[in-house]
Amino acid sequence: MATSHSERPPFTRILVANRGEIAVRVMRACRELGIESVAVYSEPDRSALHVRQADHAYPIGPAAAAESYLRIDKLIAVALESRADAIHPGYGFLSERAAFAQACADAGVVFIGPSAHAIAAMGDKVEARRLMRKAGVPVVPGSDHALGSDGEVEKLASAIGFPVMLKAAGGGGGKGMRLVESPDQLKSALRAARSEARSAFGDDRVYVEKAIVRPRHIEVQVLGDTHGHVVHLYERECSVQRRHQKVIEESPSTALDEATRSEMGRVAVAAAKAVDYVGAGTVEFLVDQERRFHFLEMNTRIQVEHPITEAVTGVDLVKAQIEIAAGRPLGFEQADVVQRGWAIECRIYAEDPENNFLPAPGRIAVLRVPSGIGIRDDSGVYEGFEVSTHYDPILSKLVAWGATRDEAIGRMLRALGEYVIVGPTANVAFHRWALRHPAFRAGDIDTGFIARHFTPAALAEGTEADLPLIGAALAAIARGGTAVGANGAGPPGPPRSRWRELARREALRE
Ligand code: MV4
Repeated sequence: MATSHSERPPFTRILVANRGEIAVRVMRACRELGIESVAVYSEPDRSALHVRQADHAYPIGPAAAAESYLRIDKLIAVALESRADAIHPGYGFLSERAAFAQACADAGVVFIGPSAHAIAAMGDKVEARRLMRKAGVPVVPGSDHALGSDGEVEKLASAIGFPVMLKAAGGGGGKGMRLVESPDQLKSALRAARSEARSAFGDDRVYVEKAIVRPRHIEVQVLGDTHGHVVHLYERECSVQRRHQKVIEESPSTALDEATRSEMGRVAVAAAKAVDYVGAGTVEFLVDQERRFHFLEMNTRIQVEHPITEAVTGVDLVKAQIEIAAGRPLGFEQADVVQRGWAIECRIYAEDPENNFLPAPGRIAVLRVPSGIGIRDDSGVYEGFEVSTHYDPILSKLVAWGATRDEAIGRMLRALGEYVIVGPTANVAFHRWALRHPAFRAGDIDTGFIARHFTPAALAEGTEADLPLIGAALAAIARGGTAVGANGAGPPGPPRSRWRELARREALRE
């Protein structure tokens, strides 16, 4: 997807229907392409980073997302008022609402993403399984329709064999999901799954799958254009997560051999083609302990963890989304996409790992962001910004690239050591713990990694007091700010370096 200077920008003005780091990411792509960007913001986001990054900005309502970032009518009105020719939805919010894609089309504004039809087909998990099976994609053994009576469920479950998973047809992400180990638990689990599914998705249809034990979550990035070309950009390993919230991702995955990797890529392309997929999408697989993979869901949006794919393949996925939406053909073929080196992403959240990962918002008194060779930090915040409780607590995504996995991990640990945030508590020390864990080092991870290995006490081990960080906290207090919950992440390396010694003396002088 090479954009030469003589080419006209694909659009004149793009409205970014999102906030935080992903809105900033999209606006950066716009700037590089010569496209103006339009921000929308809720009341507490008046001075947010994405508003400062944009060429134009419009208020869309109060803090509650339901009254601002989720208001299709307001977003379309701003698009028309600002004369934007396209809308980028980012991730979350309206990014996977078929009704939003349709509303854009109806208003004559290009939705940067797949068709409303593809979004709806993949959003209905029973329909998605049916389509995938038809396309020859391996799906987890289970029901081919939403479940009826308790009796039917019992019959199906015993045919599949316990343990089974009950899942909501109306949406993914673990909501409405229940693991059922034996027949006697089935009735009450079914009731619970239905009720949770109804309140989460307004749809109490439930289906059943064989439960895969200690699975790995591995997903494949795909890109499809409007000319019928679909390529994959290899895999991302996303097994290190907590309560269905991903925390660390890497690419490639340590779990795949070359044969499995290329088969998974081929299958992901077939999955996308089955719904005439246009844009950037992700095909999620569960990989069992015998390295068999099964289709789980398809995400019809750009994902949080897309930068690790960018680091390893060199493809700018957001630029690709925009150029595809403008009708341009993919400028490369499958054979042009190669995995080079290794990339890891650590999601930096304003949360407290020592206190059950409770969200820890607040004003950012001091922020020192890592940089240097192989490091990328996609941030949605700045020093002085107030991190609010209204939205996802993600502060930034720290990405390290290296020629090998070891080099990427080493760079990430070095960068985490440079990260200073005073104000909100951040999970920096948690990442340092995870990246040093022997199981992580060995690539021995699955979706139970954190639950199995993590205790708050583990954070103290190997983390000596971080002198530059304490220095920064003291400096913040001296400047009249507040220094709440220094995160205690210490850089690797000798504890008494000249730099740290100087930082300590300087802090004490203040
Ligand atoms: C499963 C599973 C085991 N067997 N399905 C969780 C989120 C949703 N998208 C699907 N999920 C799972 N589905 C079967 N048949 C285990 C999980 C699962 C999981 C999947 C991906 C990443 C993290 C997870 C954590 C717990 C359970």
